[in-house]
Amino acid sequence: MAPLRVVITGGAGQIAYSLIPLIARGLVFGPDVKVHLRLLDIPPAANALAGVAMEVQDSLFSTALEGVLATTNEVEAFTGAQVAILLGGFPRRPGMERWDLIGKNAGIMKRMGELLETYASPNCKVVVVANPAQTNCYILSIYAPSLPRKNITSLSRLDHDRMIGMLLHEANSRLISASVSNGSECVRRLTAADVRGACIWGNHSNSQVPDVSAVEFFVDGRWVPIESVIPDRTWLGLSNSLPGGGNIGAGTEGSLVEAVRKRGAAVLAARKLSSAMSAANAIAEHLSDWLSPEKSGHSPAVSMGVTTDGNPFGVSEGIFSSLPVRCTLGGDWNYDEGFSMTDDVRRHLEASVVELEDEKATALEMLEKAEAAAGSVAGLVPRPSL
Ligand code: NAX
Repeated sequence: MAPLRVVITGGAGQIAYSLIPLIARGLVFGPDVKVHLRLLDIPPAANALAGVAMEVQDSLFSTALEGVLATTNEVEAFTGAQVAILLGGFPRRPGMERWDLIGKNAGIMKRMGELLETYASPNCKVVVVANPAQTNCYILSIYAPSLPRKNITSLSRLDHDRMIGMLLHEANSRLISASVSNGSECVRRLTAADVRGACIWGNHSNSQVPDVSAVEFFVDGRWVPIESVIPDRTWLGLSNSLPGGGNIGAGTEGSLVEAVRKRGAAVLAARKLSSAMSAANAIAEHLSDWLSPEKSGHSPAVSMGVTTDGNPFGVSEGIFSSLPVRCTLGGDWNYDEGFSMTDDVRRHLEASVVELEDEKATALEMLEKAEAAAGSVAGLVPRPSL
């Protein structure tokens, strides 16, 4: 079988550096799928990119890697691409306004959309990681109008996994202390497979809504509600009983919600570099749940940034948002209709959706300004919803 053609933009960046080995070892698309990697970066990063290519060669990745192309030529990188992992973006510089950042990245996503439209496989599957990830998906969808909108996704799996990691840490400490005080010999540590029902709703920003209201743990051979393992409703953000369900806690000091929202900043403060290993791992999980023949169709519900067009949760259409989905065999996904929002989650999600709509309007405005400045006569033609 011909190798899977995978383009990674931002190939010389730090997430790519952690992601490439996962792909090359067959941990993303499946051990039997051969991959041809195309690493794209901008000309100022050409030397760093060449260094990455040397390291790939030196690593003797023989299992899944059929070949690697390191290039600054966009057309070469995107031609025939069947999977596109978009890491390349403009970083926030000191003193830069958020809106400037959105505008600069909208320009990059416009170009990526044009490249996908013209050169990639017509069924190319895309994951956008570069921020603002969801709004970037929207811009991409305008400039790649032939690509099915369901093929365009963004990464919210890192936020999802951060929440699961924190829940597991808390649950295991409680189970271990309970077993010590009961005099039990040992307790089975819970792993990610023992957690279900978690979801991140909304934007990949501080307005995101980490939701544990439906979480269950698999303990002693059965699924039990989250509170039977972690009864601390305040920490879980379920402290106030409101009509229609729990209270997401609005990220109150010391809560799980606040910790998930601020995890990226905490890693940055500690490492002096942003999250790269965990981001790469989350991208690998996002893609393998979606596209690997071994995993797709067998995975639990996960959070993915997807189109809101036709969603069953009542989220405004015309944007991309993190929502709960189930990946199905053959590289497709469906909204997970098993999830229902509590009133409080819905209220917080509305604020995140307002932010997404705001970002979308800003990105479009900045693109129009850039096009006007460039003397372009081509107007934006937003494609109709699918
Ligand atoms: P780096 O700054 O290390 O790498 C970015 C790379 O992109 C650089 O090598 C740069 O030269 C390249 N680049 C810039 N413009 C490009 C273009 N037009 N075409 C091709 N390459 C281009 O960032 P890194 O830490 O790897 O993060 C990548 C992106 O992921 C950032 O935008 C970051 O904000 C975003 N993140 C998103 C996350 C999410 O959950 N959605 C979490 C992780 C990460 O922070």
